Amino acid sequence: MHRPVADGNQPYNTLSIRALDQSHHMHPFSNQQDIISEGGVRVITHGEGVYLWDSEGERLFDGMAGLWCVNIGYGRKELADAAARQMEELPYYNTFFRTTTPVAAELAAEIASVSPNNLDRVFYTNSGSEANDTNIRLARLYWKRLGRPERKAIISRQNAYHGSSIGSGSLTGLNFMHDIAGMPIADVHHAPAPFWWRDGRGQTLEEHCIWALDELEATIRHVGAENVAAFIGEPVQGAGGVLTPPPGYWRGVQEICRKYDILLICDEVVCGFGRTGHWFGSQTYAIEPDIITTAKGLSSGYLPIAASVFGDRLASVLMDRPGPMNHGFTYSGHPVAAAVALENIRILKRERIVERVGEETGPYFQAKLRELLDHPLVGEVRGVGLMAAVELTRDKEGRTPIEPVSSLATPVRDLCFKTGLITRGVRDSLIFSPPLVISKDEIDWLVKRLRDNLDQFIG
Ligand code: PXG
Repeated sequence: MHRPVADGNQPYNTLSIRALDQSHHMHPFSNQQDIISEGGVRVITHGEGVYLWDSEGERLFDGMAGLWCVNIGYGRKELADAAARQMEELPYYNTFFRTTTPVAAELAAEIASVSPNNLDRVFYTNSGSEANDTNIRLARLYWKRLGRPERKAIISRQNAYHGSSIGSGSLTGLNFMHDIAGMPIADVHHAPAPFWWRDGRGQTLEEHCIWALDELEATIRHVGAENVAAFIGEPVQGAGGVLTPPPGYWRGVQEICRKYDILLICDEVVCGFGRTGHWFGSQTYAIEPDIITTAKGLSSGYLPIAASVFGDRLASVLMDRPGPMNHGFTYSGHPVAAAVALENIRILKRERIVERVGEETGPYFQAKLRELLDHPLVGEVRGVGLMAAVELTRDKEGRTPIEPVSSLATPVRDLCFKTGLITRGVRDSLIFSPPLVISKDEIDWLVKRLRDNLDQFIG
């Protein structure tokens, strides 16, 4: 492995990589002009555990586990070995035309063994976006086969992130994502989601929860429950700012879905595979979904693989009756990605990583971060397991939004980066989602670094 060394004798030439990148690489969710004016891209070269190194030899603590995905941490040789073995044995074959591979079948069973609510059928895709596109089709096909083709609307929520393709990006409830003609697609509706710190001023948490549930029901009635195929929601809204549900919220959502006979889809792309302290967020919040979306932690991000997972309710209509589902991808169930995901789940099980997050490191992380509540710039700390948001404010009592938005979070984030801690700014909050293998000492380091950096902005 190439390892940059601290004495300046580096195998990577940062400037030449930057130049190539700048000339030829268009980055997602980025403005090329900003990248250039802010000094060019940072070049990440390798990783180990919770750490990354850049081409200058700087060590960075990855407080985001990549993009919410490197659950078992960087540098696990078992996953590299699993990929190499599978590449040699069979690098590719498809799962169309009445074929499978041993590893695609084994992984499906392994996913079924950990999935919530007895969900045990797996449709493979390569990304969370594709899995959510798949979910739109699964839900609509389900109702069509039941003779109810008019049930095609999908109810999503504001601040949701469900992907970036035209379908899943329409489910996403972030307005800036719809700034392209034709989005959101027809028959997708967004109800308000609870966000007590920002939208619940003057309400108790309980009142805010009731308000959000009433709004959801009102949206369904407005669309006409007879036209609704499914509701989709993340157990905890991740990219939207780690928006945790108030107590009772998910019970209420579940009741509304049952009352109107609407399919319930839990997008577990971030929450799945241990992030909230259970295998799935659905378990943390006692949700009984009809479908879950999984990606990211399924392979700890080592290779792209994702899946829609459903149970008897859909299978009895979509698999146990005649009629095809005309949908799939060249790489659905890709054997190398499947081999890596299989080994990843085995490691999560063998090393009891999910249990440790639930019983030990998750509660410790939440408690340590809440110590920051005595800081003059911290208004709220929310989160569960190993995902959290630290909401910054200059008005703890009145919760007046910071003007302009992000004007505090962005410089704090930049200082964190400069001092070796990767975090993300979302509006006025800093968010964290470290690898699930983080230790208590590493949590202590992270929280202290954050506090020291916040201190620079007092006054
Ligand atoms: N659902 C959820 C809940 C996600 O967080 C997706 C679906 C889409 O997955 P793919 O694999 O298509 O990216 C995601 C992805 C961010 C950020 O800024 C988050 C995601 C992707 C890109 C940026 O936090 N999450």
